[in-house]
Amino acid sequence: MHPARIRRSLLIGSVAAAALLGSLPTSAKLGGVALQAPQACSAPTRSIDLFAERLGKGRVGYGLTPGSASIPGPTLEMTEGECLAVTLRNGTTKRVSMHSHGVDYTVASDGTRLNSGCVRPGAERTYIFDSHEPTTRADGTIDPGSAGYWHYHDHCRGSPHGTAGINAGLFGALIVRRQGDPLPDREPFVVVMGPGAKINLKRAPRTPTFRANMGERVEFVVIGHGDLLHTFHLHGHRWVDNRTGLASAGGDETQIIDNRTIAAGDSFGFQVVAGEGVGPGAWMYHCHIQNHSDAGMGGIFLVADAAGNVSTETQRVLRSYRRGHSGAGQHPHSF
Ligand SMILES: [Cu+2]
Repeated sequence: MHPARIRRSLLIGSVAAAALLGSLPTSAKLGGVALQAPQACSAPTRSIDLFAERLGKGRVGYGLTPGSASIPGPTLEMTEGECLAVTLRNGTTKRVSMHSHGVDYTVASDGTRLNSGCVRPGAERTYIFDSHEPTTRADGTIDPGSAGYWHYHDHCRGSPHGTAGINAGLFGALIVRRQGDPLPDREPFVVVMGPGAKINLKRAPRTPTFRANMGERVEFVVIGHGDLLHTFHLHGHRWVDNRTGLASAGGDETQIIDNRTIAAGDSFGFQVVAGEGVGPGAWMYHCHIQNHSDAGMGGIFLVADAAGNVSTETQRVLRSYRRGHSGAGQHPHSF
């Protein structure tokens, strides 16, 4: 997108790395495994821009193009082995950054004040996020690879931990897929639980209604932020408590769940088949900590029939829900 700019920052990165390598041993022994000095990938397989912008009412979001910032920010996807260059352009009035979970990066792409990774208002910075497939280490143990339902967020605004940035909406999902993983039929549904007893910084009935048709494969990504503990519960659907939510062949006995604890910084995801075995309708998703759900920490997974039609009865249910009479948001908000 801006190849010259990305090449320049990569060059600076490699010069810095070379300087470091001159003064440090290139490998170290840790637990009996020889570790090579980590390096950013030399040629990103993909480059994108990310715009941090003000959204009004003190909110700030990330977007892929100017004027498209949202809360949560855009869902970024990689496949193991890909290396993603993200140029963050700060259109806000405070320093911000992008810090990612789960992927491979050097301290230069840590996105923290600690490592001078913040971006001043009006400035930009390119972060490099690499990923890798599972491998077997020299000692026979397994490096499990990068695949997972991860997330990214600000780590600069308001404190060295980006607390004000996260509270204002600077967060999003980062999905790293493994070759061969089944893909969802729709854009992933991103549920950010917290800060506060909110979902995507909203309370029911203004929280997202995620819509799918009977039989479609859908994907939820759940991320925790803030100071409260939450749980994610989905009605009518359940998943395997593993990396993908899908059972593997051959009698996989991993626990099947429909509720999972999510603390700050946690993330997980799973796929389900919409309405499988239970039919269409308005299915709730919500935090199961009762005073959180009573305060509006929930939303609707709307499953239409296979042709995409929503029954008259379900439409009535949705109207009632949006008026606040069906189990969400009817209590005084205490968070
Ligand atoms: Cu909660």
